[in-house]
Amino acid sequence: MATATSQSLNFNFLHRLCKLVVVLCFLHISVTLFYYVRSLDIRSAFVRNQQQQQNRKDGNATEHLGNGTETPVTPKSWKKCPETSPLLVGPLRVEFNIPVSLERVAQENPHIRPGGRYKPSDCEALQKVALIIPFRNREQHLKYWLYYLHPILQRQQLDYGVYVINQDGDETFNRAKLLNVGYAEALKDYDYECFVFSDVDLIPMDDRNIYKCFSQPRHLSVSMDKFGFRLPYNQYFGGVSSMSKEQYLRINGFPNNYWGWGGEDDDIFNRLASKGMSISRPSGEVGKCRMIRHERDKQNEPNPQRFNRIAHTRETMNKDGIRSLSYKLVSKEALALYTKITVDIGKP
Ligand SMILES: [Mn+2]
Repeated sequence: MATATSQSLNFNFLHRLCKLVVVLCFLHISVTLFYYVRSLDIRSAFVRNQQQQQNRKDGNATEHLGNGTETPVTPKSWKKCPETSPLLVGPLRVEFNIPVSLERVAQENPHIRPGGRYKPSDCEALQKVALIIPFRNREQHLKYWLYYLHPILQRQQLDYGVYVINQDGDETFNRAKLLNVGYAEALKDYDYECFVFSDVDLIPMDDRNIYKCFSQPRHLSVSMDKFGFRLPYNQYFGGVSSMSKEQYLRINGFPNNYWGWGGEDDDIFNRLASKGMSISRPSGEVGKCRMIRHERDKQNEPNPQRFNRIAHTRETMNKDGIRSLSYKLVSKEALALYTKITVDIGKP
């Protein structure tokens, strides 16, 4: 009798244990199954997402509307471009002995719209940038500038336009006044918030040198081959610089009365300093750039008045600048790779 009871107890215990094991197995299987199904769901959602992106890239996101069963693919999160563009490559080889033509540059940059306009197609650019180039009789330099800069600016994911400000006639050249004209004319086209002022013969050697605006006015051409890849002096602000609309307006733009070579960049520096602004710069490595070698232009002799002028910037800057700018627009053409503005800015 005693053994029978103990045997049945034993059996009962085993029976319960078996049940428990079965329940545990079931639990295990269901949990595994749950997570498996969920992972499948995520994976298919991921695939859908990728296809949408692909569709958007191909520009046929609405092509499947015809059969009525599919809903239109709306770009649901039109997002800002990243702070650092993933398309940048770093140091670049820049040389000026290769033949370039505007036709070739246009062919190699099929996304540039008339007037030299571009904006990224898959994200919203962080800044709208107008590039202003003062110009006269430097067709060959301009070809190189467009050849090198268009690909760089696109990789920098900027919403930009290129403005070449051509001084009409053959009076003495006035770089700063042409820059003021560029600022005014670009704003008639688009709601630009940042202005990059570049000489036509300066090419950056690293696409991490972003042609945009910063919290302080930016000097971009910090190590030019012409100066042995060093800054010639601390206050140097020539070559390539950028300013937001606010920064530019705070200093009343640039002087209009520097005729001939030199001084206007120092005047601009004095304007910035007098308003308590400082100069932002990329590192010497990222800020390397090449200048196309050239003879001094005719009608651009060194300006003998420049030293006297820059000594009095603080007194003159409120009277002379963007608020007192006057010029005669001769023509404005939206060419394939840039907007060409020819302007009569008068004479000294
Ligand atoms: Mn030069």
